[in-house]
Amino acid sequence: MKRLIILLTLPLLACGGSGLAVPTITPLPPTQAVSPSLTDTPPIPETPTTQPTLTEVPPAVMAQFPDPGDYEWKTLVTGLDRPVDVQSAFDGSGRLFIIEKYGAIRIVKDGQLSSEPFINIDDRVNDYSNEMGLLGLAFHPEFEQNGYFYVNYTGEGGHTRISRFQASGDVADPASEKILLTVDQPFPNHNGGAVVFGPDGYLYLGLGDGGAGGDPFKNGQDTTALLGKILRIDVNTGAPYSIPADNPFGNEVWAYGLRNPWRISFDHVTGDLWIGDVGQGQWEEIDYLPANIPGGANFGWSIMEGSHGYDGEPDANLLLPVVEYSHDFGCSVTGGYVYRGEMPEWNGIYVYGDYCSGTIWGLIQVDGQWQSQVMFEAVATITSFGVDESGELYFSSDNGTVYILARK
Ligand SMILES: [Ca+2]
Repeated sequence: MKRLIILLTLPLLACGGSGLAVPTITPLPPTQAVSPSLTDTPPIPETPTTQPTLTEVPPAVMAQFPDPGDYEWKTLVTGLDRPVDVQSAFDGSGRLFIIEKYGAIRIVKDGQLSSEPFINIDDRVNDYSNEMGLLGLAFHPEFEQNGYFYVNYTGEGGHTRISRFQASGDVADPASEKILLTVDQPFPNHNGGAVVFGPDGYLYLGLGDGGAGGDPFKNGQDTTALLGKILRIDVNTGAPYSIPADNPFGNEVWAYGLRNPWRISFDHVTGDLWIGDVGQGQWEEIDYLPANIPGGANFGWSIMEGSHGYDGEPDANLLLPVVEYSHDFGCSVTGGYVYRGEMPEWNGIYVYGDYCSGTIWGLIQVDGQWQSQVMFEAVATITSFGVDESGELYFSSDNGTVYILARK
C-alpha cells in the first residue's frame, strides 16, 4: 500500500498544472482587464500527403462579444457526484447525459435528474487518482438506430480503455461492453479523456502524454506512440475498428504534440476542431485545426508549452495555440464548444474555461485575428462544457452542479 501511495503522490507534486489535479481554487488576479495572450492565425501544419485547404473565417461568427452582464449560468441540476462530462445523444429525445467520475452516467430530461442511472460501470472503472475514472462519452451518429455509445475510462491497472456499449431506451446494459482499444498508462495523471465523433464519422480520442511531468518518455513527439495525441479511428468497419486510409502515420494517430487534451470538440457548422490542451506549469492553451486540414498536425508539446519553448524552440512546422493564458488566471484549461444555440449574439463564439479559477472566456476570429475576452469570473470549478440538441451551452462542476448559459 505504501508503494502505491508514493506512486500516486509523486506525479502530482511533479506537475502543478495537471488536468484535474489541483484541488484548491486559484485566486483571481486583481484586475480582469488583462486578456489572455493571442497569436495570429496559426500556420498550416506540415502536409504529409496532400495539399491542405484552409477554410475561410467560419461563417456566422459574431464580430464582437455580447455584454456578459446580460447573462448568467443558471443551475440545471445539482447533487451529482463529481460530474465530469455533459453530452447529448442527438436522437430527438432532449436528454442530457452526465458522467459521474466514479463510473455512472445519469440522465437529465426536462430539467429532472433521473434516479436510475443510464449505466453504472463502477465495477470496472478505476478512479483511485484524481484524473482517473469514467472520463468521456460520445454517442454514435446513428445512435437512434443502433444504440451505440462510446466511453473513455481508466480500468484495470489504471490503463485507458475505449469501449462501446449499447443502450435501449433509458438504460444500457453494462454487459454489452465491447473493448475497442486499451492504452497502457505509465502514470496516474494525464489520461486525456475526450471522445468525439467528427463530421467525417470517425471517432476522435484525446489521450494525454502518459503523465508525471515534462513528458518523461517524450510521447508527445513520438508518432508511433498513442499517448499525447488526438487519435482517429473508424468504428464502423473492422474488428473492433479500422484505421482510416488517410491517417498520416498508418496508425491511429491523427494529430500529435499534445500534453493532456482533456476536452476537444468539433464545430458542427464549420467542421473545425477545437482542443483545450492542459499546460505543464505556466501556460494553458487552446488549439485550433480548421476543417479539411490533412492529419499530421504537430501541436508542439513537449518542445513547446503553449507558445513558449520547453524542451526546445518554435519552428515553422509546429502549430502554436490560438490563445493561451498563464497560471495567473487559472491552473488547467477546460476546452469548450462553439456556441450554436438560440441566442444569435453568441453564435460562433468558442467558449472555454479554467478548471480552478472558474473563469470563462469567449474566443472569436475577426478579420483573421483571434480575440479572447473574459466573459464570467469564478462561477465554479469547471470540469467540462457540453451542448444540448438545440446547441445551448452547459458546464459541469466538481460541486455537483450542471449549469446552463441563459439570459438574465
Ligand atoms: Ca501546444
